[in-house]
Amino acid sequence: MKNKNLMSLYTGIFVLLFLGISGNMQGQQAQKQHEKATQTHKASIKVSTLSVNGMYCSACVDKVQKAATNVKGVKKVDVSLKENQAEVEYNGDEMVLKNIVKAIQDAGYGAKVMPKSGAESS
Ligand SMILES: [Cu+2]
Repeated sequence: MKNKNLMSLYTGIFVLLFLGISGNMQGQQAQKQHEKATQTHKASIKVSTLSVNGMYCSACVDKVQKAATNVKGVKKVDVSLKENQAEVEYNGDEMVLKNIVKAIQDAGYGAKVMPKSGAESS
């Protein structure tokens, strides 16, 4: 009869251990999901090309560069005077793209989002 008590004691310890371990596993899983979510967030960065009209010298390029860079959510701006284009890297929010176009227009230049390459016919 003492044996049975001992058994239930062991069972109790096992249950406690199991609960402790599974609780810990849930914590790790949550941690993994968080890392995944963070990665998805980083991966949402997008690059778009804008056509920019009205740039004639490097001062114009600077103005467009500054105007676009100052928009919240913009990561990187690369303005080409030769190609009349600005390549922008932003957080993936379409509003940011609209704000960039507006900022460049406010700076006195024409700007519009170009269709993604690949959509062009050769
Ligand atoms: Cu100029």
